[in-house]
Amino acid sequence: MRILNVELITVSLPLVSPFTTSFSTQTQRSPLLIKLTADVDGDVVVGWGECVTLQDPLYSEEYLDGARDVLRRYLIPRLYAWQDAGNSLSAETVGHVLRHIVGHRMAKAALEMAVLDAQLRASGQSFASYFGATVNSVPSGVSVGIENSIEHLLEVVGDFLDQGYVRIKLKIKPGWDIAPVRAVREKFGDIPLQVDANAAYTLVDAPLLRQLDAFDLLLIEQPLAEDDLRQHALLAKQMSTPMCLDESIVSATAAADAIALGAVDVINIKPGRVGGYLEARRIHDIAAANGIAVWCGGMLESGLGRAANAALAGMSGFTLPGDISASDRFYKLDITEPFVLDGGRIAIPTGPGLGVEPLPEVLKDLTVHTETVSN
Ligand code: OSB
Ligand code: MG
Repeated sequence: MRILNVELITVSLPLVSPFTTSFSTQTQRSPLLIKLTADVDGDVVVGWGECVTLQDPLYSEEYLDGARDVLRRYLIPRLYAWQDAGNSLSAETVGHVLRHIVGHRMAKAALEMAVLDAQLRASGQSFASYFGATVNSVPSGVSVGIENSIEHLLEVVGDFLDQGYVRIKLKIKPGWDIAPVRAVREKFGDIPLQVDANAAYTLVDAPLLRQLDAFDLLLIEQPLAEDDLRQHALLAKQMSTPMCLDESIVSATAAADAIALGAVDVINIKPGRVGGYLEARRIHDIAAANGIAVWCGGMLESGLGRAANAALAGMSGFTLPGDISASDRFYKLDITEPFVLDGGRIAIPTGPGLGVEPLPEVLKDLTVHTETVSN
């Protein structure tokens, strides 16, 4: 393929309710979309990517303006230079072409996603078929933010269960951990339940975290800091709750290291965090080869990212429900046709590429910034 033009489109989506984690409260989401126009064997096709950076560098070091900057100044120009040197570009070569730019995985992932979408749309293949998905739909879990009272949390959880979500993930932080978990267990019984600390604890908190073992959780996600792999291994030895890593797994190499260290029993795979869908697939394969379960995390994606995540999660190693909820869990109006829950599951799109695209009128209304990066 030959890229003709790349547009960076920033949209602003209000959240249906504030979403609080151990690191911030969000009321609005600004995904950076990539609209890539390419010539594939004489056909002009458009591919879409979604960059999952948050507005601020709180979940990882990446942030919205930084992602836009690195895409404009370094990543997209490298793809142009590669093709101008007479090389052919494909999704499978994007990682290689960008390898000298250190970090910026979410920005790289979005660009690779757009190239992959264009490539697959041109050949008429879906993301699901490309990944070798073995199912038509995926079970849908929901990530429940920190609320200001246990009473309200119970209402929120009850509402999600009524909608059919098959697994509840509670965000926790120091001061909001044992009590909310106990309350949810007592009220809702034996539901599939897990917690996510977003790196809010230290190993000194091991005795406290061990109290969670009493609640038969599916897993505890990222209790310690991103670079605390060894300490996660020590904590894992002290707890019976399976140890899951999110922030720490930034690459297939990190996944292999975490497995070798005994720091991880379950991996949350987020394509943006690891530099793209192809690296995500490699992590799935490494985990499967080591008998480690994986599930697909989320970053409050719009319908574009949700479509790709659902396709990825259709691979056979994704044995736990992902954070792939319906569009209306976060957004009243999604930029694509909305994803809906059907019997606790989300259907994987079947059309070429992502199988969904932004609705032009909605995209126009929600766009707050556009720039074109030409060759
Ligand atoms: O840690 O999984 C996380 C959202 C933003 C940043 C980090 C995380 C999350 C979520 C939401 O938990 C998952 C979703 O998109 O539903
Ligand atoms: Mg997480």
